[in-house]
Amino acid sequence: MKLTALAAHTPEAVRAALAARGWDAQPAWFAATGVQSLVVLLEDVAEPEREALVHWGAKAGADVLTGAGWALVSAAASRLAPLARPDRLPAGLENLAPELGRFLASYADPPRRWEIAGRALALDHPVLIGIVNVTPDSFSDGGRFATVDRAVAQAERLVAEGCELLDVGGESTRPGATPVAATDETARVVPVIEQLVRRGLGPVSVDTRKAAVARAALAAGAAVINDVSGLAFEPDLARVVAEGGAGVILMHMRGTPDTMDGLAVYRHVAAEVAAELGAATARAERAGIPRERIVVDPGFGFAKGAEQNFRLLDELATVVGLGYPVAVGPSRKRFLGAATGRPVEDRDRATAVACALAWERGARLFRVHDAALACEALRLARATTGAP
Ligand code: PMM
Repeated sequence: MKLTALAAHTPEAVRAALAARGWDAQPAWFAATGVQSLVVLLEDVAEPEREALVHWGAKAGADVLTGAGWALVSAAASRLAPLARPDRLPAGLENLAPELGRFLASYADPPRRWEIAGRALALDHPVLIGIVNVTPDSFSDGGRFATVDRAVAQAERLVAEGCELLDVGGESTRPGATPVAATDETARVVPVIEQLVRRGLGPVSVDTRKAAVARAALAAGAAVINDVSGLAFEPDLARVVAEGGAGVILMHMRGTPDTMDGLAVYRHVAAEVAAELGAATARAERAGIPRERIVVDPGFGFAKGAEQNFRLLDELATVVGLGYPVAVGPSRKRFLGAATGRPVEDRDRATAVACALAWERGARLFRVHDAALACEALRLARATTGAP
């Protein structure tokens, strides 16, 4: 007998092995995704549910690790699938079907588009979001583009380098940054948004936590609100997004830029960030924002230390598992310096690598200061791992 170890992290390996042995394309792909191993953590599990799961696991050949109130289930996707079907569900596990069904559906068919005001962005390739900061104190490029002309020049460069969305920010959110009044923030961002839209450099996103700034930005032609507080800072912002028909990026953080560093305490950072982002998406949908307009972002550097950022990057699939498109913003951040020893002005190579690693783990949107290097790294990542 001859043995060949196949790459277990991608269904492509199994698909290719079956196709090479004469299987048709569709059944080969179906079988390849079916044998992929999935791991789900179930919480709030009642005692009879736990017993039913253990019983099912023994019969189905799935690994079930459990403790009081929780179960961790590891099995091939094809073994888990019956648990999501009310007609095939073992007795006692009725509460599992809706959530598992939602997860398996988005696993098999991830979101392909992001609806923003006036158009949709395709997610079959990496989407670069170019940063246009018009703040005098942003941590990496503070003050350099503080006039409209300079912001426009920067935006033109980002678009020429491949950015499909421009994110205009008028308030620095670095730790300890001075808060900015809504009127000042509006006065900074609106003239820039107007110019970008007038010159056809859009679509434009505005990086704000404030409803008043968002309202003015949308009136000026912005198509996306990027809220680093995940609708926690001003809950009214959700209504502005819903009424404006805008797209929204819900980023994870805890507290405010002032308090966030003290709140970086996690027992399992990826699971907790995903749960807190899940709560933010629920807030958004309750306020009337359709799920097709929502993108989530783990918020690298916001209430996370270096080691937590690396764990989160490696376990990004947990955030992807929420079923929304995922954006990441590692650009020039401190954790990249912790690994490379490079100062903030020399972190674009590390940023590009972080983006490629995030793409491979399921991220689709990448917020960057320098698009050229990230674009090159992402082209390589996409050529290697393909698109689902
Ligand atoms: N990071 C910063 C600001 N806004 N928005 C999203 N969605 N994701 C991020 O990671 C993020 C953000 C801080 O970086 P900057 O001061 O260079 O803009």
